[in-house]
Amino acid sequence: MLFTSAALLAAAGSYRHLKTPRLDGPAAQRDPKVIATVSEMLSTIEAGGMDAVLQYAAKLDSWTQSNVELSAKELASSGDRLPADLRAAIELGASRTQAFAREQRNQLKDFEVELVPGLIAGSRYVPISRVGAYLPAGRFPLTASAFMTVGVAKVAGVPSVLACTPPQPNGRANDAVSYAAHLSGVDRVFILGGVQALAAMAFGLLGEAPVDMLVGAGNAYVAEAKRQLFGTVAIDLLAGPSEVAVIADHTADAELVAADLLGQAEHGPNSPAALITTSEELGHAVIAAVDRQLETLETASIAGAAWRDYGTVTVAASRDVAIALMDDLAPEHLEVMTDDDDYYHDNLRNYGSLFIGAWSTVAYSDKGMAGTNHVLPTAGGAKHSGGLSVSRFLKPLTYQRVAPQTTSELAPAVEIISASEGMAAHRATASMRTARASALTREP
Ligand code: HSO
Ligand code: ZN
Repeated sequence: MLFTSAALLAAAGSYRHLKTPRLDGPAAQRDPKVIATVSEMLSTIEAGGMDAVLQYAAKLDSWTQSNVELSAKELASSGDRLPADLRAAIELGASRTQAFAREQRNQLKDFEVELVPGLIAGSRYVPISRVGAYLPAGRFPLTASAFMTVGVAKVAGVPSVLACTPPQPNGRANDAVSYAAHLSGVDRVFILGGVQALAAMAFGLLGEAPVDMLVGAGNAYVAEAKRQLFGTVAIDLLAGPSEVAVIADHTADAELVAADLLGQAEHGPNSPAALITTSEELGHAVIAAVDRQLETLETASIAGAAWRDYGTVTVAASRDVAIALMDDLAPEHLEVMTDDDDYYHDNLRNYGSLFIGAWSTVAYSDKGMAGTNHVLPTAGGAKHSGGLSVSRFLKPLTYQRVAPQTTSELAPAVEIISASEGMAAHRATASMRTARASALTREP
């Protein structure tokens, strides 16, 4: 039997739950009905092309026009249709996200190294050519998603970035989403939702070559379409329900902790929210504060359901126990509100993004104001991956150059290994060069 580190700690009595989730385990990740529907839609679209895309758009989104592209004029003027304060906030988020991505880009260096005299090996970053971004606008239009996908791809230098966003009930694209995409440097925007949007980009049905990579979040159908298209195209990651976790001690403000837990629970009824605290008193205070805040929260029906079904409060016996439990959870977003935040920052290993101290909160990153990317691994994915970043859009291409006189340094070992493997043709590529190099040195 395998013990996770958390199970071992439980056996040692180093933590206990003050609130357990009503539902066992994480939300069901993959519904067989969704898998089958997506698979059928993708094959229908692959065979039927744009006609099939339009049929799905009519059926699922009541879209009746044959043109799905948002005109360049409409795209450029999308900001004019927004209130001035919202427009300014979007401008701030777009530029802040780009500034952070630009710095990430600057930190990635091309290099060449002469490993031995006459052997140059190098690495250089080359952007992917074509990216397709999905910009969701369902229950909540996530305005900043365009900054994180389109904007970061553009900073990476991707020449062609397409975006698809579903039509609103009024039959138009969401203006805030369009403006965010415009400021992020999008090349073309199409009013298409869900599976048909991803398929149209991946199969090259929008008057553009197929994209090389699909990015962006969406509902379960969007995630499943990305999973099934993976291989045909690259993807950023498969995002499940948004998650938040907090580590807090006796110095934390229970009202702020409660607000931040609800702040992400609002995403959907299956969004997990977890508090791990070294103070039992704080734990009880947060539980009470969550209940109190839910009484007046406009989105209480969603956030309250998420808290009831997927909310956890755990008391840990020490900071190290809290860290071990949190690393086991590997949450998408992690906030630390303690009297020694640096200790946690130094020792925590698994999280999508870390919010250090009471003055940092997840929504700052969610809305683009912190500069960091909000496309992050969920469901424990932070154990093996980081979130979307400029480097995801850049391929580290390597190359090598060998001088004739360096042949004697490389070829013999290659000949020996190839011979031992029985790979005669490989061996010949080296031995022919050995022969030519000796001829060269023999010549006057
Ligand atoms: N928390 C989401 C991103 C987001 N939330 C945008 C609100 N707006 C995934 O990290
Ligand atoms: Zn969020």
